[in-house]
Amino acid sequence: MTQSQLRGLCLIMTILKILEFPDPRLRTKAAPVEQVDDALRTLIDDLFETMYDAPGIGLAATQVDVHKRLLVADVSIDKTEPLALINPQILTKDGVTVSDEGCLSVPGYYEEVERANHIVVRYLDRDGETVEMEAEGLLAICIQHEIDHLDGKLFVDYLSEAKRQRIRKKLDKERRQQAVAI
Ligand code: GNR
Ligand code: NI
Repeated sequence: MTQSQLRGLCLIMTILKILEFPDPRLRTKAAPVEQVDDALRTLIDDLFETMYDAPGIGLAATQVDVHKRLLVADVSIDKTEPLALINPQILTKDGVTVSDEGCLSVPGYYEEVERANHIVVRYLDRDGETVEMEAEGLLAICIQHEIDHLDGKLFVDYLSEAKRQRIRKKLDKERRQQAVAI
């Protein structure tokens, strides 16, 4: 059997490499998905596998260097509520919430970010059907964080320049030390 036939049978799952700040590829604006087909569903499966493995509550395609408007999320405690949003569009935003955010592309750093507490989002699901969903709290925060990724934006962009530089320098230093250790 070929690799692509195995993929079709879902016998192989793939954990993708997550880009890290300040990688310039994270600044790419993702293009709308034109076709919801089997290749896209395989990518969705890979995004879930990568997100659950990390572990994280969300992942945008941008973070794995695929510049399509696609994100996955699962904010449930027992990890049983997978959501895949294709071409997500926020229709309404209400209320304000401030919470500590982290990001798999900025590993180890958590800072307060202000977001809308309640959103209505329209997207295509993995069958290509249009869905409108209301979200609040952590799910609303997560979807806004992921849509920012699709627009090339990171949560550190909401912090002061000084804080962002400090995070960047510490991450650079950690990566240099990792490289020496290998
Ligand atoms: O795993 C994640 N946790 C998180 C916590 C608070 C606000 C947003 C997030 S998303 C993050 C995973 C990630 O980086 N997605 O892009
Ligand atoms: Ni993130």
